Amino acid sequence: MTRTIYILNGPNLNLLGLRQPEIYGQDTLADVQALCEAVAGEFGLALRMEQSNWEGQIIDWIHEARDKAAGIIINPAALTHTSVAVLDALNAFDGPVIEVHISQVHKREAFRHKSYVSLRADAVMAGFGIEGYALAMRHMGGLLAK
Ligand code: CA2
Repeated sequence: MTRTIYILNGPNLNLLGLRQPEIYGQDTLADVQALCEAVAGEFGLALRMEQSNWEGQIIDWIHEARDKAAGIIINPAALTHTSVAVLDALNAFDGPVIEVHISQVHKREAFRHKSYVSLRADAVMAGFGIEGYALAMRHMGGLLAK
């Protein structure tokens, strides 16, 4: 059976490529999906990519992933720095979790240096632009092949 990776994106990432290109670049979430689909194909993985501005929706997708996904790649956006609830949901997921940030959060404001999600993540990407999602997919492919 083909294994599925959930790629979850948090608040405001629907604006990717439309605003603040100096921080987040010019590519859109559709470009991220196309990049990740290409890597998924190399590893024989399927993917489901979602974005929501609602914390509860992100949590519901993480719960759903417990039965339906082999791994989770998550850019929780601002929820990274605020949400114990997202961390608790990820702690109830058994497979690999990779946290992705498009920007290099440690070079930015101090409030972006703290991540609740990193307490659960098996790997963290920051500052690679949208390529970070593709690198995360490759790492996920390698982890699941072991
Ligand atoms: O660098 C990242 O990927 C972030 O997760 C993005 C979040 C930010 O709160 C995190 O600290 C770092 C913000 C997502 C908002 O995305 C936008 C994209 C384009 C235009 C406006 C917002």
